[in-house]
Amino acid sequence: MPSLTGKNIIITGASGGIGAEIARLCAARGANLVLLARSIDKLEILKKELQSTYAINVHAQQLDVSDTEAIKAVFFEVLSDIRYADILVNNAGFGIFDYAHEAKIDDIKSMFDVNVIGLMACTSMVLPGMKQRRSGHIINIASQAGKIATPKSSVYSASKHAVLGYTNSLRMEVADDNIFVTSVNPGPIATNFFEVADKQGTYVKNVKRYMLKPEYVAKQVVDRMMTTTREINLPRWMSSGSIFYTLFPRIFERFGKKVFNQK
Ligand code: NJP
Repeated sequence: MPSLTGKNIIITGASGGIGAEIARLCAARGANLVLLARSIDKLEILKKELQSTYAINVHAQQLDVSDTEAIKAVFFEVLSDIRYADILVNNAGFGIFDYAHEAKIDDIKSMFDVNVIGLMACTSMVLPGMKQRRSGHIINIASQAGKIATPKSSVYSASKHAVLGYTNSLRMEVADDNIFVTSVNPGPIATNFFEVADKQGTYVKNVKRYMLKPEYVAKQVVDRMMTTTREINLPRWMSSGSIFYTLFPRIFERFGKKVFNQK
């Protein structure tokens, strides 16, 4: 594993879930961190925890990634402080599980603003510096929902398909600049994500036994930092599902519409 000591790592959505676990593992490996999210109180607590345990620099900044002007301002400030980013983890995101005919237009816009436009805007703030330095790693937390569309998650799934399209294109664009681009496509993970996504708790009840631990997902991500890993698909068996879907979409949808109607 490449050393992370002294690397500058920016993590969006670092106030909880996978983002906070990624921050803890990066700190343990000696990286300096910029933690971004809306809940500044939670970021400050995490910052204290990390700085009291490890000899690293940690910045905590409030940022709502649905606000592209705020992204510009925060990244200008952060980058003038830390000078450059070695790694950006675009992790901030959320989902709301609704049938397409029930989805509210504000929720649709909001999911795209955070999951897609916010991720692109954060990326565009670090790319020029990475290109100039001919070094960097963009890690986009997408989803298995970006590979396999399932009922009652049309908008969330569409937003994560958009993330994967962007990620795949970007990887080819910056390959000659020695910048690595990785997508992370997990299945369900036991985080606060479902408090918003699955208010009735039906999905959590149905998939509880498959749920990944955020610490495990974070370790898979951090172990591959500063490597050329294209995609991280978790759990591995779900990845066979997406290959099958690509090869046999009609069969998959005929049977999948029942099997995957877990929400
Ligand atoms: O969820 P959660 P996860 N601006 O809710 C932040 C994807 N994923 O860790 O702003 C800035 O514990 C929020 O912070 P705060 C998922 O799509 C998950 O599971 O303070 N930040 C918090 O730190 C997402 O991309 C599952 O509320 C914003 C963090 O995002 C990523 O994993 C499965 C924000 C969310 O933490 C992390 O989610 C899958 C905003 N506007 C993909 N809105 C899963 N859990 O099952 C939210 O395939 N955040």
